[in-house]
Amino acid sequence: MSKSQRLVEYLKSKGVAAELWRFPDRFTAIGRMIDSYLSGKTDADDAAVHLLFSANRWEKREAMLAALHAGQTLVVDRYAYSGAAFTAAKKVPGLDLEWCKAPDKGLPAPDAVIYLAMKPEAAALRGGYGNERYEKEEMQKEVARQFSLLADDTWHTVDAAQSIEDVEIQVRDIADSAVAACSEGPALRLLWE
Ligand code: 2DT
Repeated sequence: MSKSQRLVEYLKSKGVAAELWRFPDRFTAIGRMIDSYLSGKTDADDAAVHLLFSANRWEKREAMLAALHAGQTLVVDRYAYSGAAFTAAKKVPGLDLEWCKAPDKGLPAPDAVIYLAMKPEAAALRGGYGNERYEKEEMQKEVARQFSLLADDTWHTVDAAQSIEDVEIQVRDIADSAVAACSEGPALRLLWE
């Protein structure tokens, strides 16, 4: 079970209505194009791919809002922060971090971002990288650097090199605080506005 799914199960066990979401959602028409790109079956222009990832979130916006307004807590495995960090890490002229953030402006903003930090060398040692396009140590190093530029007031870094138990305790704590803060009813914020 993924860490995100484990967090959902934990929240549910505490009586919090929670759902797991994940991006990219590879099962929509746009998601299938993204999947084909990530697996290396197709090539595509970096800007166009970036906009597909963003469109893949926009096409889910209404459903996300409906779930949020129905009182669900959404645990989202990757979101616009991954979108901005991964494309900016490619260092394509013109596609700087601000350009990368722009298409996602106005999506529902997360109440807490939990960043599981692990040195790319340690990740390589632990499980190795898979075969997808971005699963290379050099790329991951630059992605980590871009993520560090995205840290905002919702951001929480958890050291993922710790034991699974310790990581989980910290993740649960952050989620508990975010859920408690939301129950006081803050208006939904929009991303990067
Ligand atoms: P996983 O399915 O293993 O998480 O890999 N990505 C993700 C982007 O480049 N842009 C995005 O907007 C998102 C959500 C990160 C998915 C890969 O796709 C990258 C890793």
